[in-house]
Amino acid sequence: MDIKDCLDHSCLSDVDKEKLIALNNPKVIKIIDEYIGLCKPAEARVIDDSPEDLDYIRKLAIHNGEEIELALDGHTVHFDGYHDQARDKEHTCLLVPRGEQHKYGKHINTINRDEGLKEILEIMDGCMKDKTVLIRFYSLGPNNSKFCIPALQITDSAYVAHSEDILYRQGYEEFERLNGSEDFFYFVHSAGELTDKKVSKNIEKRRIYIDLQENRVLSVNNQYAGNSLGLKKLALRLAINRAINENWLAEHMFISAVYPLDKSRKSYFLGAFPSACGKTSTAMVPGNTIVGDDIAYLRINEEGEVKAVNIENGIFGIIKDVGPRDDPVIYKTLQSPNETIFSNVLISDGKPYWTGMGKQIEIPDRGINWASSKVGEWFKGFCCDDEGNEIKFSHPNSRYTIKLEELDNVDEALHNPDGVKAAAIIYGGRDSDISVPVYETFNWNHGVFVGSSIESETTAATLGKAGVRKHQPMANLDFIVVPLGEYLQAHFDFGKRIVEGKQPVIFSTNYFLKDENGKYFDEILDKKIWLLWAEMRVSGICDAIKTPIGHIPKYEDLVSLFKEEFNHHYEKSRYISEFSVRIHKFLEKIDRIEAIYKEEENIPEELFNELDNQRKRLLKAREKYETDVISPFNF
Ligand code: SPV
Ligand code: MN
Repeated sequence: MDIKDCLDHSCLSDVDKEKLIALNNPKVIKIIDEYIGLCKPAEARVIDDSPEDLDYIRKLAIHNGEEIELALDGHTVHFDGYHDQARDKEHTCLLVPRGEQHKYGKHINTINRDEGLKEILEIMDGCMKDKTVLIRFYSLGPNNSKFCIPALQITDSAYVAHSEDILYRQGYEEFERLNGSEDFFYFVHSAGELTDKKVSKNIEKRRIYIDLQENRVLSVNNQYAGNSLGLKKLALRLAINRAINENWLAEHMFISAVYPLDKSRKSYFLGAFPSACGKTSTAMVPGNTIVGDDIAYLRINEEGEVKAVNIENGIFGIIKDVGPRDDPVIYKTLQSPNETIFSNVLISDGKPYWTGMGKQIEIPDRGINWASSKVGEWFKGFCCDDEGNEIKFSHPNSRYTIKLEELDNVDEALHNPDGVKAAAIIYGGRDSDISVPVYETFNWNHGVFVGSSIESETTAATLGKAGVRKHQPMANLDFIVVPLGEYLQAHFDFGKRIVEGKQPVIFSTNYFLKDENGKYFDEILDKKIWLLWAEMRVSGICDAIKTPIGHIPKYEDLVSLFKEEFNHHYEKSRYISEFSVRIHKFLEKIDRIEAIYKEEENIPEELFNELDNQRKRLLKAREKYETDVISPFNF
C-alpha cells in the first residue's frame, strides 16, 4: 500500500503530509492515520524541530487559553483543574492479556487488555473535536546515542507539547535516523473536553492505559503533566519493561556531579527518592552540577562500568519551598526572563506566588489560581476544599517547568551520548523515626536490598491522603509495570555484570528524622554535608564506623564538614541522636518488608538472603551491646 493513501484526512495540509512522508516510516503513518480517524480533530499539525514550529506551539498554548502570559518575558502559567493536580494512580492501568493478570503484584493496577482498549478507545472517539492535534517527535536520551529511544507524541494540548519542548530533546531527526524502523514508543493524549477556563472537564473519565505489547500509552481527560506528558512517567513505565528485556535499568533517579569543598575531584551520583522527598533539591545542592533531576537510564559499557544518562532536558519541579536561601539557583532562574511554565500557583499582577518562596515576599490577598472548581479568582480565606478546609493560595504540588540549560549549575555532560560514569547511588525515603541521615551499604546486593526497602510517607505528588507510610522500592514502585520479582532480579543481575571494583557505592539517606518533639533534626541544606561525606567515601578519603546497617560517618568528619561548609558546630548530642542505630525500629521495618515480599511471586533469593543477614546483624548487635538504641560511639 502506498503510505500516502493512508493520510486521507482533510485536517492535514500538504506541507504537514510531506513532513510525515519524508520520515519514510509506515508505522508512524499508520498510527497517525488511526488516531486522527478516531479522535477527529478539526486540524492536525506536524511539528518538526524548526524554530518556527516550536514558536507556533508556544503561541498556540497562549492563543487557546491553556497558558497565560506573565509579566516576565517567556513566563506563562498553566492551571490544571481542581481534581487534576497530581498523578492519578487509580486510573493508571496496565493492559494485560487475558489469563496473565495474576502474574503482576498488588502494586500495579491491571485491566484486561481487550476490555481496557475497548473502554479507552470509546472514550477517545471524537475527543479532539474542534481542536488542533499536534504531532511531535522527541528523543528519550541524548541524540544519536545507544541510550536513545525515539518517541512519538500525539496530543491535543499545546500546554503538553510546550512542556515537552522544554523538558525533552527534539527528535524529528531521530525518526529520520530510524529509517523506517518500528522501534519507538508512542503516546496519544487528549485533554478531552475543556471547561470555559480551559481545564479538563470529564475527570471521571480520566484514563491512562499502558500497553506494553505496542509500546504505547493512551491518556485522556487530563492535563497534569504526570498524567498527560507521554515522555515523562508514561515513557518511564514502558522503559522499565524494555530495560528488563534488554539488561539495563530505567530508574526514577537524579544525576549530579558532587565535588569536595576544594573542588579537586568530581564524582557522579545518582539518587532515587520518592516524589516530593528531596530528589530535586539533592540534585541541586549548591556547589554541585546537575545532569538531571528525575529519570535516568543506566547501562554497562564495554569496560564493565555503569554509565547513566538523563533522558530529559529540563525540570518539572515542585515549586513549594523554592526560595533564595535553600534553592538559590532555581529561585534566581525563576525570577529571570526565560522560557518557564508555572503551574497551579497564585497569579497577581502578572507575577507568580507560591508557598515558601521566602520571607521577603508578601503574598497578595487576591489573585487567580486553582482555587475554585473552575480556575478563577482566589482571595484570602477562600473556602472550601472537599474536606472543608480553607484553600491556600498555591497548591502543594504546584510546579515550574524549565530547561536545564537555564540553570547556572548545569553539568557539561548533560548531552554526552555515552552518559556519565556512576560512582554512587543514593536511596532516600521519608522516614521520621528509623534510619540515620546517611550510611553506606556493604556492597551492591546489600544496596539493592536497601533500595528495595525504601519506605516513604505519601506526599502531594499523587492524589490521595498525604502522610501514610508506604513501601516504595527504588522510589520507582508507581512506575514498575513488570512483576516486582523480575524488577528486583534485574537489579541483582545488573550488579553481577559490572566489573568487580567498578560497582557504584550505594548509600541510604534520610532527611526527615525527627526528635522527640516532632522537630526535624536537619536543616534543608544539611543534605550537602551527607553528600560531601559520601563523596569522601567514594574517593577513599575517610574511614567510617561499621554498624549492623552499614558504614556511618565518624563524628570528627562531620564536625569538620559542618564547620568548613556552614561554619556551624555539629553538636555531639545531635550526632548521637541522629546516628544511633535504633535496633527495634529497623527490625520492625524488616518484618514489614518481609511480609510484603512474601506475598509476591518470584522474589529473588538474593533479596531474602540480604534481609536475613540484616536481621541477624541487628539481633547480634543488640545482644552484644545489651541495648536497643546503640550510640555510634559504641561501635
Ligand atoms: C514525580 O511525582 O515523581 C514527578 C512529577 O516527577 S510527575 O510528573 O507527576 O511524575
Ligand atoms: Mn519524579
